[in-house]
Amino acid sequence: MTLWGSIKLQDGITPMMEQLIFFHDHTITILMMITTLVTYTMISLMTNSFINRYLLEGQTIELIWTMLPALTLIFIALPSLHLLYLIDEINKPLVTLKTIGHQWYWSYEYSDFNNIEFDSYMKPINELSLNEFRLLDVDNRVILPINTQTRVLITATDVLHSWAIPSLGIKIDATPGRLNQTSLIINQPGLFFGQCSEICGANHSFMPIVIESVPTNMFIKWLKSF
Ligand SMILES: [Cu+2]
Repeated sequence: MTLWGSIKLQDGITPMMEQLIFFHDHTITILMMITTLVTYTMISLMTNSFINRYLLEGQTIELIWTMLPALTLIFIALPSLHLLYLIDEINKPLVTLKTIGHQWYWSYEYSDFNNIEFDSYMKPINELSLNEFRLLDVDNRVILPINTQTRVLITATDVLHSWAIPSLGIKIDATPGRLNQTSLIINQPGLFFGQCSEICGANHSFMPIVIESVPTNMFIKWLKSF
């Protein structure tokens, strides 16, 4: 990560996160237009002294200022709902990753294969090498193949946790006794960081998540190394 990379969130690497970023920009654009119009109107009202002593009603302007906000809300609500339903869609997965939250670390299981499970603890500061991130790197990373329909099952063993990775556009509660499900396709290789997002106890800040997305042949090679 560069300086710019370290002061903002990482880029979206799933089609869903890319769409979420487009939707955010779309909404912010509308917000800026409204703010500009309202600011202009307020300044104009404060600096002028227009008076209309005989004004009782104005059907046309009232119709416009009722319909315009309603239309604006529809143009935000429709793409928002569209995305909401797309995100909820589960396609037929090729790989399943099971994520289990513990106080205070994550453990992972690749249930499609035999005996592939491991714990993922944060690396303590004194064990970090120079190219690793403080409070963000882990000893065992989650390895996932790119361009593969992946299913993630999330649960917890003790208290509520939340498995959240901004670049995947995923933030899902890890609840004891419940199995939550989501799906994703990663479209580029790289290292992507996330953290637990549910206050889960004393070391809540110290259970980060690292995803390493790799080409499929490297993923198979990694599976064989177990
Ligand atoms: Cu947690």
